[in-house]
Amino acid sequence: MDRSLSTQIKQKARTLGFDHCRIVPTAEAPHFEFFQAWLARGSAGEMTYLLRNQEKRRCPAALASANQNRLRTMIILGVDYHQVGLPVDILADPSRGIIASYARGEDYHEQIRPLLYDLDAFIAAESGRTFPGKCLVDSAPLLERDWAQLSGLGFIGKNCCLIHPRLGSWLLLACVMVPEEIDPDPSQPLGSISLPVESLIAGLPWDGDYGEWKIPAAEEDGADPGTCGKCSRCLAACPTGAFVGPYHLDPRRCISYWTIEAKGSVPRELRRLFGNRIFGCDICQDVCPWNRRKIFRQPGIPGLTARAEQSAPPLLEGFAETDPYWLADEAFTARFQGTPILRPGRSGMLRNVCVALGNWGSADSLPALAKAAADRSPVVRIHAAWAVGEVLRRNRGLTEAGELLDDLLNRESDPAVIEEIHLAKYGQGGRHGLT
Ligand code: B12
Ligand code: SF4
Ligand code: SF4
Repeated sequence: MDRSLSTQIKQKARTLGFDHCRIVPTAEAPHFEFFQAWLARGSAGEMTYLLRNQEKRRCPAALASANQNRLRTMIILGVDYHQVGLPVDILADPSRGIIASYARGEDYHEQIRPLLYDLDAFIAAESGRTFPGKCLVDSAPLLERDWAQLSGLGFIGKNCCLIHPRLGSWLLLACVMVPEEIDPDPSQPLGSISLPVESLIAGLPWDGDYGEWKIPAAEEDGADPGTCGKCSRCLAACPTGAFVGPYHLDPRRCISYWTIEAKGSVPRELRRLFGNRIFGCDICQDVCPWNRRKIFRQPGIPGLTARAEQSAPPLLEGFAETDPYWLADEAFTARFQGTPILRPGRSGMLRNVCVALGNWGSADSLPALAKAAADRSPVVRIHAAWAVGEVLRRNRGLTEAGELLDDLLNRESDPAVIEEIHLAKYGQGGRHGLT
C-alpha cells in the first residue's frame, strides 16, 4: 500500500478545487440489493438508463475497459456547491420560478470532468502508469452515494442524500477509478447497516431510531460522526409525499424527477404541489439540521458559482418578444448553453413553467399561457391548458380565461390536449368559473 501516494492525491484534489477526497478499495456496492428491489417496483420511471449495466453497478471493477487491467481503487470526490440561500420573499414569490441550488451555475458534469482527468493524470505520472483510469461524474452505472458513504465521506440521510458531518448535503459526487493499490481511508463499517431490504422497500417507520451507523473517521479535524437519529423533518417536509419511508424515495412523486428527468405529463394530482419550482427541488435538504451549520462561500470550482439570473427568474420573462427563451429553441439554447437547464430541453422547461404559472394563478399570465398553448409539443399544450384552468379557478368569471380555453378547443386536434382543455374549463365535477 502506498501511503505517500494517498496523501499526494488528497493534496492534488484540494488544489484542483475538490472539497473532499476519500479513497476506498473497489468492492461490491453495499446496497445493490436495495437498488434492484427499487427498480423492480418501477421506481425508475422514465429513467430507463438505470435499468442497464446491472453487473457494472453491482461491481464497479467491471467498468474497466480491456486496457485498464483491474481497477483496484476508487477515489471519491465531493464538491460543495451551495453558496447562499435565496431570501424567503424570493423563494415564496409565485411569479418567479425557483431553480435548484446545484443548477444555478455551469453544468457540473462539464466543470468537474476535466479536473478528474487532471487528477488521474497526476496519479498515473506518480505511479508510472501509461494508460488512463476511469473518470466518472454521473456518467457511468455507479451508485455514487453508496460509494461515498462507504468511503467515509459522509452518511446517507433519511432523505437519501449523502451528508457530510460538517458541510451538510450540498455536495456533488464524482469518482476516479485507478488500478493502483492506494492506502484507503477508514470506511463505513457495513456490519452496522443492516436494515432488511423488504422493510426499506415497504417503508420503515419515520421516527425509528436509525442512529447506530456512524462515520468512523472524519476527514476534517473536529467533525462529528453523523446520523439522522429520530429526526424525520425531510420526510414530513416533502410537498409531494415522495418518500415511501426513510432512505426510500419514489421519484414518480418527486419534483426533481418531474422537472428534470421526465419528458411526459406531470400527474394532475401532483401539479398544485410543485409551487413555483421549475427545475429540481431542494426542500428535503433545506429543512435538514445538518445543513444549518453551513458557512456560505464561493465554490472551489469557479464555474459552479450561482448566477442571479439563473436562480429565480421571473416566470414571464422568457415569453418577452425581445428574448423569448421559453418559446424559441435558439433563444433557449443561447441562454442556457453549458448549464444543467438544457437537460429537460426547452419543451420540458416550458412544461414546468406552465405548472408554476398555474400555481401562481394570476390573470397577468394569460398572454404567456396563450403562447405556450400554441407550442408544437402536446405535453406543453396540456400543461398550458391546465394552467389556464387554474387561472380561471382562482379568478371566477374571468372572461379572458374562459374565451382562451374555447379558442384552444377549436384549434386543438390532439385527444389528450382536448381532454385537458375540457377539464380546465369544466373541472372534474362540473362547470367552474364559466362566463
Ligand atoms: C437517479 C437520480 C436521481 C433521481 C432519483 C433519486 C433517488 N433518491 O433515488 C431523482 C431525479 C429524483 C434525483 C433527485 C435528486 N438528485 Co439525483 N441522482 C440520481 C443518480 C443519477 C442515480 C441515483 C440512483 O441510483 N438512485 C436509485 C436509488 C435507489 O439510489 P440512491 O438514492 O443513490 O440510494 C442508494 C443509497 O441510499 C443506498 N441505500 C439503500 N438503502 C439504504 C439504507 C440505509 C440504511 C443506507 C444508509 C443506505 C441505503 O442504496 C441505494 C443504492 O445504492 C445519481 C448519480 C449516480 N450515478 O449515483 C444522482 C445523485 C444521487 N443526485 C444528486 C442530487 C444533487 C440530486 C438532487 C439534490 C437534485 C435537486 N436539487 O433536485 C435531488 C435529491 C433528491 C433526493 N432526496 O434524493 C447527487 C446527490 C449528492 C448527495 N449529496 O447525495 C447525485 C449523487 C449526483 C452527483 N453526481 O452528485 N436524482
Ligand atoms: S427533492 Fe423535493 S419533491 Fe423530491 S423528495 Fe425532496 S422534497 Fe420531495
Ligand atoms: S432532515 Fe433529519 S431525517 Fe432528514 S436527512 Fe436531515 S437529519 Fe436525517
